[in-house]
Amino acid sequence: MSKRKAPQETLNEGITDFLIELANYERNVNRAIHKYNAYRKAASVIAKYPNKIKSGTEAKKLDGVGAKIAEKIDEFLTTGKLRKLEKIRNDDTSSSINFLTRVTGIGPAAARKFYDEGVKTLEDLKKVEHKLNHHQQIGLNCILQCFSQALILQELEELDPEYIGTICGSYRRGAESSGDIDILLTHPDFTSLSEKQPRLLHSVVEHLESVGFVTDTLSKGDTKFMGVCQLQKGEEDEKDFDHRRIDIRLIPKDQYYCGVLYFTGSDIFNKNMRTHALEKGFTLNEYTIRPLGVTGMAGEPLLVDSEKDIFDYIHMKYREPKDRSE
Ligand code: DCP
Ligand code: MG
Ligand code: MN
Repeated sequence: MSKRKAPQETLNEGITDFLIELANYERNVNRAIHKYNAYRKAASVIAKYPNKIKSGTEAKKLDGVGAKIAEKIDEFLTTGKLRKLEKIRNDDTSSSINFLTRVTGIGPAAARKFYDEGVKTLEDLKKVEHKLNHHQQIGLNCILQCFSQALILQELEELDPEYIGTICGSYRRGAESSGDIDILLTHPDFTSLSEKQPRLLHSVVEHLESVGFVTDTLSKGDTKFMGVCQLQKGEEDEKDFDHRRIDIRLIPKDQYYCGVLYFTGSDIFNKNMRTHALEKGFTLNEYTIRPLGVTGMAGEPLLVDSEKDIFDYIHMKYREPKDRSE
């Protein structure tokens, strides 16, 4: 059976999407909270409507959909777009303010203030980092980290779409800033029963070097690379780089999720989880989870296809990485 979304989620998605985009525009840019609420309400009513809407008139019968929204629905249904939204998207003020409000800690009012002071882009924000409050700095850091995460995963995908990569460590737990970047890597060709495949690690390192992300090598083995990478902070020509330690580990596919769990940490969380595992009769380490027999001997590694599998084996409620500080 193919998995299908519940019909109400997709039937009128085009309409609900544009209503939500308009709602955000009203709140973030115009700070018109009534209009924001009106669009949100219409979107929510339409999302629950069980039929595919064919006209504004049909939509107008719903509670919360007025004449103006009905008109927009008609325009959207006949032309496939909305002039108002096109204009908003092309408008420098709106798109800048919308971007700024996406940084956690920056609300519509702060976004407008930054905008009026000439702070419009990520580059601008980085320059006034000292002016940001604590919460906003976390938001900015988060965006920078997301960029490097996106870069690494994109490069992996380009190299070979079968790679699986996860950035672990404190970074994955959502820490404000991480000491280093811990990347775990696997590939279906590499399991604990197959031969060593150092090429799988080395080609990733070479690729990340060639795009200028990895800058130095401290050590390079068959399964573990230790080096330095750079996160670009300033503008292209200013060469203001933030250098970080980076570790990349290549892990056999069947041991990957035990590795991801272990290297996500924290170390205290790992210790507590191992203790819990022992109480339930399992021994857990960075490679495997194995049942303990009556004599205390560890059995064969259990099959693990996700981090959640490991929690399930030891009857522990799944914890998101951000909730794994202890
Ligand atoms: N780890 C562990 N026990 C250790 C060392 C590491 O369980 N003695 C695990 C948990 C860590 C993870 O490996 O979260 C990565 O190790 P790091 O030293 O990189 O630690 P963090 O990424 O958590 O913190 P930092 O921001 O300092 O890098
Ligand atoms: Mg780390
Ligand atoms: Mn590390």
